[in-house]
Amino acid sequence: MLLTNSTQIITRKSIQVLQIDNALGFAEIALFGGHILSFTPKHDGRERLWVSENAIYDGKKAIRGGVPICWPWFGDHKSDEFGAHGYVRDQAWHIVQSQDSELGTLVTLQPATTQGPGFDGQTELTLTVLVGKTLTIQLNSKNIGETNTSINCALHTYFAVSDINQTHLSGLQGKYLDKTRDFDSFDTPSNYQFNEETDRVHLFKASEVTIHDQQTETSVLSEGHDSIVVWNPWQEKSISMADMADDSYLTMLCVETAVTQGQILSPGQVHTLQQIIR
Ligand code: TA6
Repeated sequence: MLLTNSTQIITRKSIQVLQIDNALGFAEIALFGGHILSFTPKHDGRERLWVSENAIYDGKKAIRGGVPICWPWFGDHKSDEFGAHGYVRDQAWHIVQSQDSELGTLVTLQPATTQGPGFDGQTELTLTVLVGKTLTIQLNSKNIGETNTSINCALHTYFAVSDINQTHLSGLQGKYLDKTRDFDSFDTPSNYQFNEETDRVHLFKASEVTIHDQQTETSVLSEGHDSIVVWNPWQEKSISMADMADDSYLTMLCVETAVTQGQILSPGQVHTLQQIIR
């Protein structure tokens, strides 16, 4: 079924939002973009995600915050002709099915189409979201064509933090590519703090990254990825972005479960990118 006893659809400005409210957790998913906007486990009542106070809900531009779905490319398109992060975050999605269980509420969604300028693959794309004590997000890409195709993708999750200046990460190691320094390679700092614009593609396939806020810890568990992307725009970029407040950078941090190095899909093959938020 499309809706269960734990789900309802509300309208927020120009978009429809699926609300999931069960004994274990509360979440919201915008049908525009298949875009998770909120996740609050009932056991501690703490919202895990961040959405900009200046987010635009016009059903045209990707909502700033939550979990944008980047697919079938991540970052800038190789030809520079097309927008960053692919085109499915800017289009209508629909509910395929929802079901309640003792683990929570499982919702399956798909975009209106996986075809678009800049990608010639024949694929099926499915997002499944399990709202329980934790939030399990799976992005499943299936090659339904007769030849190999290649994708990049990311669960571009914006996490809420109380103060970026008092926040640090653990769980990352090895080299990262620094977008703010021409994608040069650097070593991951052992004491991972933030004091400037941070835009890093970590090539270490960390299975668990922990966000240490002043009083809380949020675990980000990843599978099916080849990278973890860490982003904070800092003050200058925050000021320049219409859908961010000038001080937005202080209370958000992106830790993204991503494929950035190319995932080949042979005919019939399914790739699953998974992020669990605890
Ligand atoms: O994931 C980090 C990043 O690629 C940054 O370079 C920044 O562009 C961010 O994504 C947000 O991109 P967007 O297209 O949503 O403004």
